[in-house]
Amino acid sequence: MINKPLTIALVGNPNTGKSTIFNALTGLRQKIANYPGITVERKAGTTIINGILHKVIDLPGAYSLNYKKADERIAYETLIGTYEHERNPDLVVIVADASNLDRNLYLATQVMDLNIPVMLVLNMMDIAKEKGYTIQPEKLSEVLNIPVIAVSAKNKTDIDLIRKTIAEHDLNVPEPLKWGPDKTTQEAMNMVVEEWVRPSTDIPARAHNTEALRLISEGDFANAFYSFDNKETGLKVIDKARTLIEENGGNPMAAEVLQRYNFIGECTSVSTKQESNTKKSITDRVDAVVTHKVFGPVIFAMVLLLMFQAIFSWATPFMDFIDFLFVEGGNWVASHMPAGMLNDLLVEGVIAGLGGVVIFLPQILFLFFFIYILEGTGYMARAAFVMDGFMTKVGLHGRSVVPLMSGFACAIPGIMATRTIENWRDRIITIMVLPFMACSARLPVYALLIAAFIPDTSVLGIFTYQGITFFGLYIFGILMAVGAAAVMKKIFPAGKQTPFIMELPGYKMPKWSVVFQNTAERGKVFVTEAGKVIVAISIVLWFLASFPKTEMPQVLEGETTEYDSSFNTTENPESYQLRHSFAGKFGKMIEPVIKPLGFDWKIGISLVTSFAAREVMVGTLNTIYSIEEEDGDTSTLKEKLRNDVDPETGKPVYTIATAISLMIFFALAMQCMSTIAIVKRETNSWKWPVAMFTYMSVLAYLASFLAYQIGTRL
Ligand SMILES: Nc1nc2c(ncn2[C@@H]2O[C@H](COP(=O)(O)OP(=O)(O)OP(=O)(O)O)[C@@H](O)[C@H]2O)c(=O)[nH]1
Ligand SMILES: [Mg+2]
Repeated sequence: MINKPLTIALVGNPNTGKSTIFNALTGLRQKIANYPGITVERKAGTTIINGILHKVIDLPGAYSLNYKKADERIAYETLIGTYEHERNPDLVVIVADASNLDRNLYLATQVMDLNIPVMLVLNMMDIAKEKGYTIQPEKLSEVLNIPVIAVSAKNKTDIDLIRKTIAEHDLNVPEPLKWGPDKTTQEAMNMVVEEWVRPSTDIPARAHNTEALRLISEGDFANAFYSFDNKETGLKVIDKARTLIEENGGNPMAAEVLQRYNFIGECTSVSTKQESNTKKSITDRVDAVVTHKVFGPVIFAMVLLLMFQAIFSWATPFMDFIDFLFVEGGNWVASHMPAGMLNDLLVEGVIAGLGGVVIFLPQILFLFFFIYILEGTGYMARAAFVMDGFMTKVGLHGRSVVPLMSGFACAIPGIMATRTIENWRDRIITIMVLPFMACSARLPVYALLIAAFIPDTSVLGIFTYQGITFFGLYIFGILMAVGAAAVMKKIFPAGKQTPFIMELPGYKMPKWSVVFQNTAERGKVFVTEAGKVIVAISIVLWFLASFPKTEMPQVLEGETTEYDSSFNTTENPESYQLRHSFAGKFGKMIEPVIKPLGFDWKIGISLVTSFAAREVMVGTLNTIYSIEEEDGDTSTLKEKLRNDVDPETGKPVYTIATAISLMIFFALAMQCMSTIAIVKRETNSWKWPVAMFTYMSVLAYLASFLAYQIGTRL
């Protein structure tokens, strides 16, 4: 019986339901989805069992303790107690996929070597049953001599069983080397421990055997992260150990693996049976089409096109409603508050700025909803598989696909997800091109400009020009990412190629509660995070755009004025005031730089604010245009953009060429401080984020320049 607080770690192969169990135990909401490599960080929470508060740690999935990737290393270091000076866990809950037991037990036998109390949870029993397996956990428990239970993490009662088994654990450690290495392997292992690992490294004792076995099978210090200084001695010892195995007729590379699998075979033969199941599963039948050489990519493209068309058209009624709320709300405040500065600040600054951005909430919600469905069903893994060949050609890797797809939501989780890429070069290239993926912060900008300047004519029945342009911008982002990767592939010399191996998880119905909760959560983050920045910027901007107060000179019709050449009789006083405000003057100052791209000073100001976060651009434009509008004007921002005329030339400020140039600028420029920060953290140097900012911004300027210059000439 447990009567003290424990630190409990959840360990297991990727995609076995660790985070699902973690969430059920702690009540937290770690991200879960149906493809391997979702969790790339260590997350801690707490759970109360029998009145005792335990700490629970969710770890990234790992196939073995011979870590190769950043995420696997976190799991390994946590287990052996070298992760950020934390002690090793008191109890390890090994989560295994019951429908794939052999492979999952490999890691289990490795963890059992670490001299830590363990228990084994066979999860996904529902799927194992469907596949025709019968598993007797008590039999497995007898052979392994550790507690073993069979569950389905979706059932509440099964989670209670996990709690109960934890509570009843005796905290005995498993028998050392239960899988039984043969005499030679044992001898070779002891040799490496005694002559190298113990005297020359700072690896904790519990991991000595594991480390020795790893060195023997790899034959080198690839990926060593502990400190030592006499590498030559180490290599000699490793060599000696390998020779010993070879002399006895073994293969040092495979000896450990084979012997573990022999043991696992014994375990499963007494505990599991599978009915011969000849009929092809649904997953296999669907995959025959979805991962087909030709149909696969076509289906992938169709899925994306449909998704973006849907985001565009389904969200419209909701957006109109939100727009209506903000306009009416603004009018109500304006008429119920004493006229004056505070009134103006609230209505023209805060409400206008916020409304400009919140209106895109429906689209953001739809976007995340679709992404969570793609992830939850397991389609994402197929997308990675289908795109692997192509990705390798352009210098990326099949593993890059999922991080890049997450980039549609936001570059930050995408960059974190690159931890699942083994090869450093592949990883850095993926990070460097990832911000080209059209993230959700660009969505408001694209949506506004498309709604204002692209005709809503329908094509092929279900699509519209607007939807297609929207989709085109996403494709443009993908092409830029791929193109940039191809260039970087030339710059960075190729190292060792790592093959793409990714498990294709069986299709699952997404867990709807998770999909809806997560979507709502993202919506909330969008509104609150963007909201904070936007309210602050709107207030400052309103001030800068409203002062100093300048009276428009009164001129009678037909008369000309001598004292202000930029004065135009068709202009309204608000617009005149804006042009002479601080913001107006600043905008005019930077105008020469952005004029060749087709941008006027109003866009210029919003470009400046958008470097805080892209979506702020829309709020800024809304604030500027609200200040400028004549009282009682009820037109929406897109109408104002369409109708805006340059007071000096009398021509429309925005043409299609301007809109396209602006969209291209947003597609390419690195306008996100958080991304810069995360790249610094993940690469541990300023070199990469600075390079990223520079090349993306230069590219954005040049591309917009070209687009506008060509566009206006056509
Ligand atoms: N059918 C079924 N699905 C499950 C069960 N447990 C988890 N899942 C699903 O399996 C998928 C993977 O779950 P996660 O909790 O993300 O797995 P994980 O082990 O944390 O994965 P990584 O973080 O990638 O290592 C999700 O789609 C879950 O909804 C179960 O018992 N039965
Ligand atoms: Mg997880």
